Amino acid sequence: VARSVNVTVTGAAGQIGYALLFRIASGQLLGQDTKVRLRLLEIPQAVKAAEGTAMELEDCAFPLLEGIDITDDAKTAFDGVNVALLVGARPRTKGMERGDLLEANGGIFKPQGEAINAGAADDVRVLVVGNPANTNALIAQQHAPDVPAERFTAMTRLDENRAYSQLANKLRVPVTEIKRLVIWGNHSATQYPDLTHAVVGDRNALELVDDQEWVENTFIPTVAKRGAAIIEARGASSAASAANAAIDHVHDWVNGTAEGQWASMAVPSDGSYGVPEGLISSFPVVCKDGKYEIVQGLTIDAFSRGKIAATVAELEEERDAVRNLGLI
Ligand code: NAX
Repeated sequence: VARSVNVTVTGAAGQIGYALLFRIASGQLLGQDTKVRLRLLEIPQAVKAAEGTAMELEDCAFPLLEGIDITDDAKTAFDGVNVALLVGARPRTKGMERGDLLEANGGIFKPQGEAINAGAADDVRVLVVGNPANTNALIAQQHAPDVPAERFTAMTRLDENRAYSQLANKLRVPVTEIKRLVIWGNHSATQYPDLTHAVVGDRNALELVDDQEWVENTFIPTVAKRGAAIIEARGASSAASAANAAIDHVHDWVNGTAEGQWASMAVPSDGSYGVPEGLISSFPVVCKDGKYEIVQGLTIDAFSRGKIAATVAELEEERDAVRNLGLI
């Protein structure tokens, strides 16, 4: 008998929502043995557009899709939720200070955390995509004290996937040859895409690249600034690739990472690698039986230590800022 899972998507009428919902409904998020009930959360002005997307979902006659509910009420959207994809967020507009941005997003992620706390299923898993993703996840998590903290995660998988492709292009190998490439820290320009543990076949990636200048001045900035490059080229921010990464993140979390493979997920720190406990920071993880574990015992070289410290310092600043605003 097929299981049935409640999946809530916020910002469902947005561009990532449009690229994400059809893949969830077709079974790519949870697998072909899992039926899906979709809950779409939007702001009142965008409910009609979400209804349009729901009409198209109906028109696909997906065998696994059991139903679609659309609401502008967080309590209704998260009641009984098993998988929550928090995509909707307040973007930074011209002239907006960082404090204003954090405050506006606090106004979204605080009530959503409370609604998850009040109504979510015991096995709820939360992925925050909406930016600033790590800190939005922290806000939601802090307002859901009855949910185990480790169920709140933020997305760095798009950064990881971007890094895989950049390295594959450089070495002219298929991406499938590469394993254990890691993103550390914040989903922002300070993120650290780390090649030191990556392998290509059975060889160390850094040794194969053999070009520290390329790593520091091409690879890392290309990955970190790829979002801006997409906006420059497309005239709109990454959407299908972001949706694809959200699918990868949740699929690995629920179904496990492949043997010998790691995934990058921003998760509440347990103090590993000197990252202050509780900060939602990206780490290499291994997923098994529906749980993730931070990969332990890696040797962190001096260059990596500096990069990780810088991105973690930014996360601490964001945490302190939302604390000072009374958001956590
Ligand atoms: P869009 O502006 O197309 O869509 C956002 C949607 O969210 C809108 O339909 C809006 O009505 C809705 N929304 C706003 N407040 C809401 C609320 N309180 N409850 C429910 N819905 C609400 O943005 P889109 O391109 O889809 O991007 C969504 C978010 O993903 C943005 O914050 C963006 O910065 C972030 N991204 C994160 C990435 C990551 O790797 N973590 C990469 C892609 C993307 O930039």
